[in-house]
Amino acid sequence: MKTYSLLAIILLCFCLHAEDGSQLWLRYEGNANAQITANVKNSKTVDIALSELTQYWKGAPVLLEKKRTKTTDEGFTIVSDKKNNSLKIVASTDIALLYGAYHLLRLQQTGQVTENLNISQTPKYQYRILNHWDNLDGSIERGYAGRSLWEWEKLPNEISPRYEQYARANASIGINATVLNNVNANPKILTQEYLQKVKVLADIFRPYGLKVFLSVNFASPKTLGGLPDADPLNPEVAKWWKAKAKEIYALIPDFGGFLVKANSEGQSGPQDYGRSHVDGANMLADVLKPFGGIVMWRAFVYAPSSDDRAKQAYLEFMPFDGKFRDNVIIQVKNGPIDFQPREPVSALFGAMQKTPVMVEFQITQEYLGFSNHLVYLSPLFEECLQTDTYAKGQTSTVAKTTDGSLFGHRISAIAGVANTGSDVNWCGHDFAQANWYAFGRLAWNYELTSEQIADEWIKQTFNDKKEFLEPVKGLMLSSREAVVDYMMPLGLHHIFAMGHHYGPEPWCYFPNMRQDWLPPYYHKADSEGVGFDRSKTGSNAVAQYFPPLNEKYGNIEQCPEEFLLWFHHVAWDYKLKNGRTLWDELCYSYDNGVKEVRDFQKIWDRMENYVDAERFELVQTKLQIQARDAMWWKDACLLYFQSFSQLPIPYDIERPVHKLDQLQKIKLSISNHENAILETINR
Ligand code: GCV
Repeated sequence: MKTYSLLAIILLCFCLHAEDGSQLWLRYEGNANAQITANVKNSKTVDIALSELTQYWKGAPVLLEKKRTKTTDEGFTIVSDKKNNSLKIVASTDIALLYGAYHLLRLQQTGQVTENLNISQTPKYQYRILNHWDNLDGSIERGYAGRSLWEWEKLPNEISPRYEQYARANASIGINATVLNNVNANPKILTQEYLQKVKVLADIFRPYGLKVFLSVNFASPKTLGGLPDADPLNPEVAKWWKAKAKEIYALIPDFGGFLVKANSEGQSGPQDYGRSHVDGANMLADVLKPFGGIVMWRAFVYAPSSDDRAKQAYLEFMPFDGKFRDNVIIQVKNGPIDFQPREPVSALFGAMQKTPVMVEFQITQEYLGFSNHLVYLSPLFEECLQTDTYAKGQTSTVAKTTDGSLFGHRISAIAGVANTGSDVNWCGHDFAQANWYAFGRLAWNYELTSEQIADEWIKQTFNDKKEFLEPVKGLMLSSREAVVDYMMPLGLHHIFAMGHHYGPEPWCYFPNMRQDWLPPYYHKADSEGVGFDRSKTGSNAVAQYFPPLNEKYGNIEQCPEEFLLWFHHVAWDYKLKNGRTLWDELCYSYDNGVKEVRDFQKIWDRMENYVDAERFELVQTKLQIQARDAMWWKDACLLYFQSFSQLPIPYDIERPVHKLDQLQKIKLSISNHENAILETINR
């Protein structure tokens, strides 16, 4: 028996080939030579479906049948025709046939093909969008996987093969839209020169069903058009935008529309002219309406003067509910602050009922260890989407308040800030690919569980050997809790280093700086305790939630402990449900986070025989960085908060390996993730 398993392992190692992660989850084996036909006049999209299946489908003959169906334009059915020993993919559009083809291949890759297939699928959201924070100079804001995929300098003449690979990867998971440029938008994107480049990308993406959107700078009529202002109520401004829209649609007839970050973090907007978000969004909506375009208007707004940043989006947008045009959708970050490893959901979900609202997730790991830390984000996405807002009875999950079903909206959308870049493995960390994948799969169907998604991703990206699948799945599924434990347990938040947000800096304080950009504004540690009081006795942010959430969050006894310090300023000796004091629980949580990452290392090292050497080593190295970072977080936070609590770190916990003053001297000058890696290694 022993000899047999040894042989099997040797054989497996032999079969594994050298590789670089560039194939993502699309690792079909070629030369299948299946018999694939279509009842439809070939289009580029149908040709792709035919070609993918002909090369890679190893089962019964497949007919792609286009006909009117009850499903939506993008929905498809896969049915076995037992009599003829064949299969049919039925859909009413070409793109839906392609989605069906990718689904069939996914079933094959994950061992789910049965004799009697009868599957009907239809996506939950109409627009399933990646937001690229890519700048025109090739850098990416909060990007940790190299440079931008878009080689603006070389476009429109030189075409990178990655453009089509990108479109294919997105189509394979049902992502159907992409915003190419940073929300901190350079007006230049709207010049004829750049629009010609955008057109080339749109043409490549189109057969894969990927619609192109652009982020626009609200001041463009002034900075680009030479007008004296960009006031949305100035007819000359509206005229400028109309002409611009005409120019765009002449090049890209199926252009999706605009994404706008206005009057936020220094970006211009309608408020510069005494106008409102409604004035700004509706002006652009009117411009896009004749072409079928939409405006995604972001609610990420906060002013330095506020008593509680977490309340601001709600305060600013709720009065406008119902006042936006029907082709405007409000894009809201999943939590009220900013993509922290854990946040309660934004109170705007469920509250804005007359205007469509969409969730914005961050797939790139700005606050989660960049592309150095292995964090599977599907549980974070799932937690948000499945949170009940109680807006309309018991089943008003964030998913249902945003998919158009609960409030009967015509448009629905979901966005994820992309983690892709020029790195050969696309995302910097091989496991970060799972976050792109999970976003797409949940956008298609938020009823999938994180476990199911991890299962299918591992089988497609690595292998389906039980000895590999089960431990790695376990690792992925616990990775999000681990990062919460070693970065911000019990609802602590925004205690990240200033600016780059890599590593801890809970002490960071400058009296003359915007206080809401500094950690003490959020943790409020003092000799009594720690945490932000958002209950009735504090900022009363809890009042923005529907009952019973407002009561639950507002009452220290009932508040879920994962949000305790988010909603309450809690005494160091406050007793938690497990009988520990707050201080002790903080210590054990940080310690647990470190232990979890050390366990991830142990699990991964055991996987060496099941994975190619390249990916094994890259992940191993990154886990080493993550383990060191986790200890850094633990020591920095515990030693710093201890200076307030004046309590001992429980003696059964591993002792700090750093001194606080040493840690306080660390200043990472991170312009990109390579620096972060180097500097953390050299620390
Ligand atoms: C694109 C946070 C990030 C910024 C980002 C901003 C936003 O503040 O740190 O880099 O800017 O969110 O979402 O607009």
